[in-house]
Amino acid sequence: MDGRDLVRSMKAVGSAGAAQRLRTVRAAWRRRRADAGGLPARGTERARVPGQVQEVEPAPGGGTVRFSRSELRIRVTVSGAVFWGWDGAEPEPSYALAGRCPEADPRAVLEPDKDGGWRVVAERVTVVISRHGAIEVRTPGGVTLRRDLPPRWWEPQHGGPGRWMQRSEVAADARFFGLGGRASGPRLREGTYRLWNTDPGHAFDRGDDPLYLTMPVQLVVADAATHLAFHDTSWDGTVTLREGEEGAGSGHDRAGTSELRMDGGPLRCWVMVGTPARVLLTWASLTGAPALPPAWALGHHHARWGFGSEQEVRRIVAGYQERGLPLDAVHLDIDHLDDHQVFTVDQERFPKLPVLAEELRRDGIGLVSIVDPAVKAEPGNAVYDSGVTEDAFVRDASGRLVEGVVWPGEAVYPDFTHARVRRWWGGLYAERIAQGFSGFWHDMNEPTSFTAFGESTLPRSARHALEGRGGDHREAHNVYGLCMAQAGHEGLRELLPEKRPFVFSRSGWAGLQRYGGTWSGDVATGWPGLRVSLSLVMGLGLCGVPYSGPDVGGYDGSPSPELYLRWFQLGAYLPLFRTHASLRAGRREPWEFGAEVLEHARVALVERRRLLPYFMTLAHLARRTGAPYVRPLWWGSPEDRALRDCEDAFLLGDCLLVAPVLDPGTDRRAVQLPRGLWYDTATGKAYEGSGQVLVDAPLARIPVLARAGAVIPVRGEDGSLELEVWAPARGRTGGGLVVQDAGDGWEEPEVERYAARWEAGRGVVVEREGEDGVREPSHPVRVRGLGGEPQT
Ligand code: NBV
Repeated sequence: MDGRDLVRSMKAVGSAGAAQRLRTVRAAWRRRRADAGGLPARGTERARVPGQVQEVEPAPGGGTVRFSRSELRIRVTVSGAVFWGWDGAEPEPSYALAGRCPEADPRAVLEPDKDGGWRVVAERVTVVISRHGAIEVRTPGGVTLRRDLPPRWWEPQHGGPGRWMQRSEVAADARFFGLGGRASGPRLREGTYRLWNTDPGHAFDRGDDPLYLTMPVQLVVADAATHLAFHDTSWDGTVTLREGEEGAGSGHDRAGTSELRMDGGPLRCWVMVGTPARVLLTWASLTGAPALPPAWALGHHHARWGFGSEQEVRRIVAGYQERGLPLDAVHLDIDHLDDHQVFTVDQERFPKLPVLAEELRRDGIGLVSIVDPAVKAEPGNAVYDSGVTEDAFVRDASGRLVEGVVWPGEAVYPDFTHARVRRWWGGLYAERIAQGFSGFWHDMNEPTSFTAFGESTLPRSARHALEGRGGDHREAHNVYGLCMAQAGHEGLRELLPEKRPFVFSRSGWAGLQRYGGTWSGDVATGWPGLRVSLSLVMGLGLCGVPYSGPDVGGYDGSPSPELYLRWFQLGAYLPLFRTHASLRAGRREPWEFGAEVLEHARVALVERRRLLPYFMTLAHLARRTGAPYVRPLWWGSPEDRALRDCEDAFLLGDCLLVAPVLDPGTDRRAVQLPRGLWYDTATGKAYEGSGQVLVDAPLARIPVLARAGAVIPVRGEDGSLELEVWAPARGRTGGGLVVQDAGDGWEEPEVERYAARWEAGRGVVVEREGEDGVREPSHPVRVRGLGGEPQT
């Protein structure tokens, strides 16, 4: 946010205190512009490379390879992931890991390779280390997936953290994905991507980089295999990618390249290899299983900055109810706070919040609160006073509290990199629970300050505990949102042990999924913003954060009825389905765009509700396997080149293919199908993949195709669970999983496994499979897709 934006926002608040607030914030802003702190200049630097191999020392899973100017630790773990670290870097401590580093795989040993190099041969991967320190990751069949050239360091002659650079080569046919939430993905083409969580300060669009949630996680998909490479370093950095090119006919292949430059921190890397599903499973076992949202969080959420009052919230909820539109959650933004202060309520405009929350709860609607990390720096403010007593806030090197400026004016920032501070902060959610909130929306936690310390965050010299190791904001910045999410999640587990916490956070880092999800931030209203919404959800899912979604309709401005509807239709198939907009934007209620849009939005809402059991099943599977709900089309066939390049459709679990409309004036669109038979769920028409087909996409709906043989748990008319089965192709079988859980507790529901097949004289037969054989399904079955002739 720049000065003009801030002024406009503050004016738009329109409350009596706004003018005063504006003056205070402006004054504070001027004072804060002069950041005294600062870090010493780097001065002259000395460059270094590892040099030649000198000796090796085997250890379980690999060992240490000593070079003349560095040493490399390498370890294959029982989870199948490979770790290596230069200059003695170990896997721990790490903010990304869910627990301790997995055990070394004792079967993997360091053995001599040709030309003076060494190698570690493991079940799923072979790693070859050249005598100069290049590292090659190969498939068990010997195909090279990634070649890291010897790294380079630049070290300040007078001490301090060294910068480093790691150049890697991947196959000519490889495609890059990941790096957190990127507006220009999901396929990351040639370009430089920054690793520094950033509030762009305006509604962002395609090409804006970086955004709120970055991470050094690369998913690389190539013919030979998929691999994930994670450089476990939270410092500021950039990744420059260039896809390779295959020599057509007589030409040579040009490898794809990735060049990672980091301003400091350990040079250490995890790599996992296999199919996309296997890689995400290994990643989740390393960085943690995705938190399971409560059932209501998988429904439709309505948010807005500027509801203004309890009456307004009631009016919106009544608007949904009177029109028979499903609604599962309402979000209150900063305007419900007292003077914008975190953990308070404006008693004038929200005098009986617990009563409102109770009414909503009775109607099955969850109430979600925004939580910003910055605390108004004012003695007498309860959170500030208790934080000062706890010594909870970030200080500079001279011991002074570091102040920024956010909504409440001059503010201080909890140091979430300290376990004691996380516990203190987690306890503060008791106030929110007493107000009746059941979900939490973490905002502004890059962290953002409107003051210009050069950029809109804390000064790099600000000190952080970093779990007792001590360090500064250069290292803590990117994990600030992650640690805040941890604080919220763990606090809620203590305060409400019987309930699954619901936290979603704008910023984060590798491992965020352990504590909750995220959303796409302030996406610009426009057709490109719609495309960007999908890019973020897919990219984040491939980095292990499966629960996210956009501000439906875009954050700023006023979408045309058509754009709003297409966004709504896409949102209905994404894990977080939320309408939200800025204070200054036009309305986002489905009835604000005319009768036609309302009717089509109703269809999307009703369909989302019908699919809730499927979404819940996907949430459970994500927790057990790390597989995102929203998957790129190549998920099951990464070798299919056409699918690898397809970014405008996605798989929702194993059963559905969703092809959103991303351009205006569309009533048909091309869909690239993976192999097999697919049914258009609206018309029942069957299409044979792989290949491209044209399907109808009238304004009333976006194309959704079901895989032949799919068994999909849906909510029947009476609210009970039913199985929607799409006929398998003749002579083929199908199946699906069902996890029934309509709650918000910790009970571990069973995974029901179903098989579908053709039987002479009986048609399509569906059976539940168990350890003791097959039996009748536990739910009513409805078979669809009978009689749909395949089209190609
Ligand atoms: O809390 C106000 C907004 C919120 O509506 C939005 O979703 C966040 O991404 N918040 C940003 C702060 C606004 C700063 C201009």
